[in-house]
Amino acid sequence: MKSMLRVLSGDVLDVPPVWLMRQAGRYLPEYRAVRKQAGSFLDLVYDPIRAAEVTMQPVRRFGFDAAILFSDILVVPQGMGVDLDFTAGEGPKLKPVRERNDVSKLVIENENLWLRVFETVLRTRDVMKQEGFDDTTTLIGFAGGPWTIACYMVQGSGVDHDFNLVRKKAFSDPEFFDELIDKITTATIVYLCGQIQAGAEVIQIFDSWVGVAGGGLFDRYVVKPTRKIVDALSTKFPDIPVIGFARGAGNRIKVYADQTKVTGIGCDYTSDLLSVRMNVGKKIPTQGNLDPVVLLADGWACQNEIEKILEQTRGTPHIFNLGHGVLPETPVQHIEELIRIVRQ
Ligand code: 1CP
Repeated sequence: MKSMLRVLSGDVLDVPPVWLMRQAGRYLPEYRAVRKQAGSFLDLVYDPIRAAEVTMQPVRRFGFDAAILFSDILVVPQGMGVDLDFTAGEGPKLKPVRERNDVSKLVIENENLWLRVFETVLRTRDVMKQEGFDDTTTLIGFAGGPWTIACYMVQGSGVDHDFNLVRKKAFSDPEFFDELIDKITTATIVYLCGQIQAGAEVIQIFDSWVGVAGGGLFDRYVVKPTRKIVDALSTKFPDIPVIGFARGAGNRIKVYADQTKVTGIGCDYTSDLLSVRMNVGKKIPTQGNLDPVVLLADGWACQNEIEKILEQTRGTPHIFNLGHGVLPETPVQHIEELIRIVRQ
């Protein structure tokens, strides 16, 4: 069995599998070249040939144990009928959903749009087979967590990472927010089932803004909808593991792990791996934790941080990864060095 799948089934490996969140991206010259040919970021996302190509680039260059579908979490709201734009240097812009009337207009799926993403998954598996990676490399599909997607849909952008306006809305109009989260959850299930049918072997749920889901918001809009997604996927595809990346969950990670039933726990770079392990128990696989900024630093700092994580996770099922995405200014040689240290 492939190393990623072994760890997600609970095996402890001497050499952990390794891949990096946002491993396809601007730090790679070959990515920048294809991105330029494609035009805009969304043109690249919806071009299955080029999207499969950039999905494979980091796997070919570094020999990562996993490839992650090249797409974006905001493809889900776009498929639900929300206008989406990525302006260079400014991040995403969405037409905000703030009134009950806006929610009732949302659709569950836009087959035409998502079919292209499913085709990218199909093609990537084909390329993996042609190039001899399919016996060792695992293809990860993904979606955003419903809470994180709702943050972008209500605010209409990522300009305020506290999402004050969103939290105010959630606390003051729970019926609106319940209906919005319900629709996002249903759409996400459809979207993820499509990816699995097309060949995704593991699913990761990126819930990047769990850190701001305070009070009752955590249980109602993070835990419950995530559980619903995990239940729906495991009924239809019992063999597909789901990794939950609840960034900023802190010590609520125990509740998240116990109640969502995700297969594996993503650890952000502020979490303490030993506490996470105490909280979630011995058996559940973990992933991540290395601060992506460490890869910008030269020399020993980098090596020490990597070795600390290897030490802290020895004897437990762990997937080596960052605690958030690769930064565009990361030197390629630092990633080569990381892999060398992890595998030596
Ligand atoms: O201009 C560009 O080239 C676009 C930059 C870019 C890229 C390469 C964006 C815009 N998205 C992506 C790809 C992407 N996004 C992947 C590809 C697969 C891989 O990992 O290689 C994945 C998994 C994502 C997931 C994603 N998108 C998240 C969750 C992870 C995280 O970083 O917390 C989030 C929050 C987004 C939204 C998003 N998309 C893009 C940007 C700049 C943002 C963040 C906006 C903000 O600051 O709030």
